[in-house]
Amino acid sequence: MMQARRHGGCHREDPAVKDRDRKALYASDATPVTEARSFMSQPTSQCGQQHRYTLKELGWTEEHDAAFSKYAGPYLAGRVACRQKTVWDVLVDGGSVTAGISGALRRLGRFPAVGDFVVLLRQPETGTSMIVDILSQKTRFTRGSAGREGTDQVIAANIDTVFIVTAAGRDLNPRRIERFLAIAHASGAFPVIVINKSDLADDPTTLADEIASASPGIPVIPISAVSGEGVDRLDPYLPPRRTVALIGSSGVGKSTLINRLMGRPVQETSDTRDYDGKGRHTTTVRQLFVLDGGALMIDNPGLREVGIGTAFAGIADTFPDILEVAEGCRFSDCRHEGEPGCAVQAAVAAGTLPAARLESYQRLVQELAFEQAKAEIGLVRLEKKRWKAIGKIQRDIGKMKGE
Ligand SMILES: Nc1nc2c(ncn2[C@@H]2O[C@H](COP(=O)(O)OP(=O)(O)O)[C@@H](O)[C@H]2O)c(=O)[nH]1
Ligand SMILES: [Mg+2]
Ligand SMILES: [Zn+2]
Repeated sequence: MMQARRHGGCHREDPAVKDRDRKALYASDATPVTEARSFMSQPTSQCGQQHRYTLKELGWTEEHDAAFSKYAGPYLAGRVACRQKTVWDVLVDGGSVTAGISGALRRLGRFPAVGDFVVLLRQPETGTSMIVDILSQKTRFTRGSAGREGTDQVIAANIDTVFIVTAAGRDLNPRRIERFLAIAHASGAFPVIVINKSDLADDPTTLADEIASASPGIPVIPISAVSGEGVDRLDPYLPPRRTVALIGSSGVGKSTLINRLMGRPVQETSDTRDYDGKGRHTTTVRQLFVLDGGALMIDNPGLREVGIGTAFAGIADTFPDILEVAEGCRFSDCRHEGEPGCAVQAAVAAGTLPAARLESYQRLVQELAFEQAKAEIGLVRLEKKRWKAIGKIQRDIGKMKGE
């Protein structure tokens, strides 16, 4: 286990800095060394920063107290900051623990995700600890199709707010934002759209207005993570103990934003990160940070692994305008593709609903239907398989052409 950690911690930083921080933390610690604290001070964690936060500051609530009350004895509660294959870094009261999971959880296919609140059991004979339970999740980002539960599907849990980060310029694409919105809504978290790199835009306000029209009711906030411009407008969404995840394409500036909000470089950005020579990114960056204001922030909880199929549940919240008009359609299962008595088509004809909006909706529905059909035949568990499936479909189409 230690081996695995050394070879690829979730987080890389200058070891000297890390050592110094750790020393500072424990050297200045005047409180009596309890048993728990002494085992926590083992220099195990590569992922969660050393810290002094209480469980409550990490987002623990009275509901968690109630769920945890059945545990007595050598149990400890914590919050998962990072997962590295079969090893988890868990933030506990005043420190971090690196742990595996119990055989029972493994057999059930219940693997803790970043953001999970977990129960740890200390194993005095080995000096290690083991995750034995996962407390019930308030929200979750899942990998596969909606409805499949209990297996290794949850990527991030207990996220209250999602910052959908996009950047002025090439990345700014309303279609992509709609996909992210549907995924965010499906998770149960509250979305906020952040348009980064506004320093590169001639007119950030107009940009924000355009995006706002594709996301009714969702805050749209232009910022520059590099200059700091507009970043304070995120404050209302960052109160103490609120868990906020950053999602968005690679390169839009998520890590730069975390570094700005933390006031120091805690995440590697694309200027600093390591590649393995084949151009692949070699570190898994998946962490929970506590901001100065007390909010908890998760950088990029593996969104590429999130199946778009999971977004079905969020589509109604992504297109509330269309769903509202659709209540007037004659058929309850109207697809708004020319059925008689279609109120949506009527609204487009009358100019009260933009045609582009309906197109977006239909495109996403089609995409989700395709994903779901694939999920049902078991093809979409991993992105690799997904591409294989698409390749096969393309080959099949090619064959049909040839005949
Ligand atoms: N001009 C400009 N560049 C930025 C801004 N934020 C980030 N970048 C740059 O965009 C690149 C990608 O940033 P990074 O934080 O690694 O993106 P991530 O992949 O979303 O985490 C880096 O070169 C950053 O310096 C910004 O507000 N303005
Ligand atoms: Mg990043
Ligand atoms: Zn209709």
